[in-house]
Amino acid sequence: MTKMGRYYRDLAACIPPTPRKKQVLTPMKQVNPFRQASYVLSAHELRQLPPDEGIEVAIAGRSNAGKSSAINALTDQKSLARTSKTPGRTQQIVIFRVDDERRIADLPGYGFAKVPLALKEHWQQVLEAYFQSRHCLRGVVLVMDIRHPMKPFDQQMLAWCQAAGVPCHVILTKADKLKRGPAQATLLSVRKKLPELGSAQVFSARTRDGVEHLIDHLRGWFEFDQDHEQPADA
Ligand SMILES: Nc1nc2c(ncn2[C@@H]2O[C@H](COP(=O)(O)OP(=O)(O)OP(=O)(O)O)[C@@H](O)[C@H]2O)c(=O)[nH]1
Ligand SMILES: [Mg+2]
Repeated sequence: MTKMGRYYRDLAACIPPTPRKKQVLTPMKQVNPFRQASYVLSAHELRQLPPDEGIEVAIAGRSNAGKSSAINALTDQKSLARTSKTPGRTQQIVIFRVDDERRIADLPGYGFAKVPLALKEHWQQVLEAYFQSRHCLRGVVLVMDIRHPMKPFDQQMLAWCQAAGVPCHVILTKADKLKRGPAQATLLSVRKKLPELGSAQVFSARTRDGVEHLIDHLRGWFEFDQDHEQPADA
């Protein structure tokens, strides 16, 4: 070997091998299918609702519990559902469309004292009929303020769900108002009181705590498959 040849051989030996680029598999992230939700109509009577087809999930709860805020958190939209500091704001069944076959129904808040008696009675009847007759109703998200759970109205709603054989998922919202310990204690005590088809979680529309959990739960009810799965950096 020539002097030059040895030089290049020795030089090559000094250069560390180029590390082979490790193939990084992009983790699959599930895109939130509820982001595409849009307003359809507000109904005062059952006959004004869209045809009883496809899959509908209702959001129920006492006035001011945080139903509309939960819908906005779920759909990642600031003002899809109207929120208000004034209890009893949602006084219709407000329908949002997720796609051609899937809908979310924001039910009127019940239990607000200042709503006129006639209107209260009207909604009592309409909601009861809704639970009994709406075949496309796949499940109910029952929103409770975590500081005031399981009021008589909530128990009535759970009883209606049970009677209709409709699953009920309780979200204990405004969890940002409690420390973690008391929030978990409330969750455990609520879970003990749930009927067979019941489940519960902690939630906050303000901090978005529990939003992913709710999305996952609703994916099941709405029978979303892998169509919405995309790479995390998409
Ligand atoms: N801190 C906190 N406040 C919340 C949360 N969710 C809702 N709120 C507040 O609670 C109030 C009522 O919220 P809404 O979402 O309008 O409640 P609703 O159940 O739709 O009320 P009605 O339609 O009147 O029955 C508003 O002032 C919201 O900003 C939450 O997770 N944390
Ligand atoms: Mg509302």
